[in-house]
Amino acid sequence: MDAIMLQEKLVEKLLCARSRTTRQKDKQYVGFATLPNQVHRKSVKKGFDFTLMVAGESGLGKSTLVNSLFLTDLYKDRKLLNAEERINQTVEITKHTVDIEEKGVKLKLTIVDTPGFGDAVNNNECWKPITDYIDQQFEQYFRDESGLNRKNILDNRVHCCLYFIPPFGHGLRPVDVEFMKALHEKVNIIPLIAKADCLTPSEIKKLKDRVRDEIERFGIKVYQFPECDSDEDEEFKQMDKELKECTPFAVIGSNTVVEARGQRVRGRLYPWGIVEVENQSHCDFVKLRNILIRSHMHDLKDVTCDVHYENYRAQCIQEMTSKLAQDNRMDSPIPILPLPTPDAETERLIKMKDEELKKMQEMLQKMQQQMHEKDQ
Ligand SMILES: Nc1nc2c(ncn2[C@@H]2O[C@H](COP(=O)(O)OP(=O)(O)OP(=O)(O)O)[C@@H](O)[C@H]2O)c(=O)[nH]1
Ligand SMILES: [Mg+2]
Repeated sequence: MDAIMLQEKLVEKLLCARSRTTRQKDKQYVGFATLPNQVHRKSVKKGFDFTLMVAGESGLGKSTLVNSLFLTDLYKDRKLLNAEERINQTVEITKHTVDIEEKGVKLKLTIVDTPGFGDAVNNNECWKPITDYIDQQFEQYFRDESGLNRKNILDNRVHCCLYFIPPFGHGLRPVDVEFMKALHEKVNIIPLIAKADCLTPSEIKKLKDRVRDEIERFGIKVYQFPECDSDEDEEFKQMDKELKECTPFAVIGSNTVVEARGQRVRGRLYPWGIVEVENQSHCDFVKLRNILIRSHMHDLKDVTCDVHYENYRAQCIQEMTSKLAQDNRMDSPIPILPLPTPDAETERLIKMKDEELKKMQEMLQKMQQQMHEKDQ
């Protein structure tokens, strides 16, 4: 069985591991039409949503890759000359939402494109805007979850962050280590080797081994693929192992469609030949796409919700508790200060703050009660 067939089989089996499903043969499809097999009917009606973020140094092909990933042109509205020039340098965090439908299954895909670092003289804390963005989404969710209208919460939490590692160096640079460490408690990181067409297969292997080794050595917590069940057959276990060993995925992106072997494919045309984005002997693009939207989407969402968001929530509750305790301690003695008489606007603001505080106290009590009940 060749590598491509093995990969196909693996994806299929991974899906089956959660719920048995039929083989997806049509290669034209992105592949999420098989998602209903993994979840409840209600979610199928509502559709699926998934938020993917890209991060890394400037110019490594982040915007190009996300554009290639979902067979859709996220940047088509820009008035530029041709497809190659269509993607400009990303200068701020931008969110693109695409609704894609496949065989009646809807997927609302949100891509969070971030400006690459490396252009500034000082790259100190270059990850800050990104960690802030992730925290803001958690904060919003936390507020909505504690509010009245909990049924229709918009979930904008980031489920996965693709981190781009340059192909040119000899492994991770200090900035890559720091960047991933700043993110790893907040989001599922999938590391990628960018612009893999710059390297020969043996160079790719060497770089992958090195990066894997460094990730372990520096204690970076990247997304862990779930263990496959012990009752799986040996062939499946072997394929699952190979998929894990394939990380960090080596990827190639392109916005142009070229002609290769009589077919029109996404690829890069060079004087010496064509690099095909979706050719598995050229790069791991297809493997990555399969993981994101076929085999591991639900697990990525579960880990976001159960691990990263729960961490954030616990931290928030702890901060709120200590703030309340501090406020209580400060209750007496009350410093006697000549307070100005508040005008109507100030009074309104004070009232609003009081109400907000009351709500927070109620929420806190509720949560503590819930936690108490859980413990029993
Ligand atoms: N060789 C090669 N070039 C690529 C690849 N992907 C993108 N490029 C080229 O790299 C350049 C930068 O691509 P972008 O997608 O804008 O890079 P980016 O990471 O989004 O850059 P910032 O927005 O500045 O962070 C463009 O000229 C792309 O055509 C790839 O896989 N291989
Ligand atoms: Mg960009």
